[in-house]
Amino acid sequence: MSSSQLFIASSPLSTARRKSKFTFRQLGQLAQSNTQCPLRVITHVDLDAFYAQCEMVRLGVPEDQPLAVQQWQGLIAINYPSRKYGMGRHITATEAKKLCPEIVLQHVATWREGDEKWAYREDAFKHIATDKVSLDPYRLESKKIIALIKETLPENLQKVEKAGIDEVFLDLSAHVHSLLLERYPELQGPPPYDDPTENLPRPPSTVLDWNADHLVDLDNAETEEDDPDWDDVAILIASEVTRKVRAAIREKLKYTCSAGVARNKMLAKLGSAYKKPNQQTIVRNRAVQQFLSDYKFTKIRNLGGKLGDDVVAMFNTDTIKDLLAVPLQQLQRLGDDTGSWLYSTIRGEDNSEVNPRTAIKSMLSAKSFRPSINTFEQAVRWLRIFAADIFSRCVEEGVLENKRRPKTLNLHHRQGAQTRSRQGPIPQGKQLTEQMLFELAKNLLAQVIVDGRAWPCANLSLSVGGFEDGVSNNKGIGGFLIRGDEAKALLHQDNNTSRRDAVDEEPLAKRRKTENNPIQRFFIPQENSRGSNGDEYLPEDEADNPAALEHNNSTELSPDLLPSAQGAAASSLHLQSIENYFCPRCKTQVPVDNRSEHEDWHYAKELAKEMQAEDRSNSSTPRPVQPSTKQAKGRGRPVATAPGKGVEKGQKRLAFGKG
Ligand code: TTP
Ligand code: CA
Ligand code: CA
Repeated sequence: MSSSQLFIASSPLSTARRKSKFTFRQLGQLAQSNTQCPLRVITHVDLDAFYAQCEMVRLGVPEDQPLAVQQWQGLIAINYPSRKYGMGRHITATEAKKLCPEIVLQHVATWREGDEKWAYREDAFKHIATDKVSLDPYRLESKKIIALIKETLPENLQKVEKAGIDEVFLDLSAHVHSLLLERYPELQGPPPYDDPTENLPRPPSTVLDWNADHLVDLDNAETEEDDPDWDDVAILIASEVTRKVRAAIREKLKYTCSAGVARNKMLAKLGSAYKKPNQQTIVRNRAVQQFLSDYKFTKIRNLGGKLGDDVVAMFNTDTIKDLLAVPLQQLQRLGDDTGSWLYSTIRGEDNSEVNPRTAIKSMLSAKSFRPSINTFEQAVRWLRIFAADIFSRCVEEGVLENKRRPKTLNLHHRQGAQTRSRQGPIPQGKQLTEQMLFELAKNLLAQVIVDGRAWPCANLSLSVGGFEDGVSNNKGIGGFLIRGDEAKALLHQDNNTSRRDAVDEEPLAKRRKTENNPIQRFFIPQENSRGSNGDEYLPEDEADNPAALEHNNSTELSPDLLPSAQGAAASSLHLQSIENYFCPRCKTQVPVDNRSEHEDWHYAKELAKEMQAEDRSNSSTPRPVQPSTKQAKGRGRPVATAPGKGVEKGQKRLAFGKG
């Protein structure tokens, strides 16, 4: 080819390159945080070894001191200095001491039978039978961190979603849009001919100064010499904002965190975990394929459990790279929607929205007894702890300022295979107190006892539900509607109580059927599962593994009931060992030792589901239709683990404990 030909051939191209590939309309979408906007910028922030850092700051230990947070004999958080000794969450306190004799093992705070308030206790690890874990210290720090993040960002341009006890998503689109216009006045418009489909001018072709700890390498076809476009500039500005947020957390609260910056939540979340601790990873659009191809798809949310296993079995690979070669039609052997969802997910597409959480709807405090308890007095002592626990969480929710308050109290009691529940209204006229909850709970327990055999009792739990905005938040006519709804709720409760008096066989059988069907399990549409006001946090690779799955609603579960990551990890690590129990409910191998804990977990999940159903039917305000729910179904996004707004919402870590 002669040089003149080359010149002619490249001439139209070079004209095109004077324009950006993005349009004025797309820039406008950025200001709206539109989820379809190709310029959008999302950050995921995740605290490093969170509970461990909380304890380090509280105790004032030096930053290089190995420290882990203990719960009974297990470790639930391990700081980075200890990780150098090869410690992971699966080890016991004794093993940790062996690996690193100078490690500080701080037991989590506990409520103790007979005491009024949770406390840090030297001997807590010996008191699994009489103590109950309190996560209050970590919830409080989590709140401070979120408040600080919100303070750091401009009030009218922020979108912050709490995604777990130690992580948030930030949609920085609107903020970045305003910074772009400020720094590049040529973007202020109006577009030529007032036509929003006109392309933007190109950004100045200077080499961008990324200044990031980790800038993911570009895809093969791209080079650093290629001129940047506005998506690169947007993500660069987002990275700068993220750096400021992290610096504020470090400076004001002393915590380090890691962050991922990318065009959507999935990539941002993978980014934050990419390099830890105290680092920031940027995944530019031009680097997405490169970034993803190194991952196993089982690391992606919703693909960690059954669905992921099915994909592996069907296509004989667990890498994204291999799966990229599979045509859409073949992926759709998993089902049309699942196939399409998978197809776009492994290509780095995720349009899920960053959503400021709605307030929680219910709270549950529970304890499994091993050995079982046998007297009313013993049970009452636990009710006192539950009431104190729930009340202190209600206070955090603003119950004292009358911002929000629960309407109903539920008691669940298990004796042998039989579970009985009693529910009653919480009087609305007067100030909610711990004593009030306690007295009401005692009454409910008395009803259970009068009605039949109550001892030995293996499990007891108390929950409050039907949270509503208080008078201070009542708007207009809503305030007048409460009475009628209360009446309805009461009627409903009466029905419920008698129905649930009997052992709840039939619905349970139904649920099992659904749970056992891997694909169906992903498509149970669930409203209001967004909830986790995000305490205990579920890592994404376990997010759809029923053996480690959280309840999918906005109920706060008590950590004592839930299966441990330790248990879950153990079950996969020791798969070969003979000592496994096969759980027919979730088709998972569980170490025999963890069997009762695991069953408790199913039990807790059932309870949470029931509470969710009650929430729904008792709610006095119609739930807003959530656009992305529809979208989720339409695009075949897994919904059971991602109910309502997607799994992000319900994503909760199950803190462990054999309590
Ligand atoms: P993670 O963010 O999963 O882990 P981490 O913060 O300890 O460590 P990393 O630096 O890798 O992010 O969980 C946040 C907290 O949730 C963790 O500090 C303790 C608690 N947690 C449990 O109680 N049990 C668990 O199985 C897991 C995974 C976490
Ligand atoms: Ca973390
Ligand atoms: Ca986390």
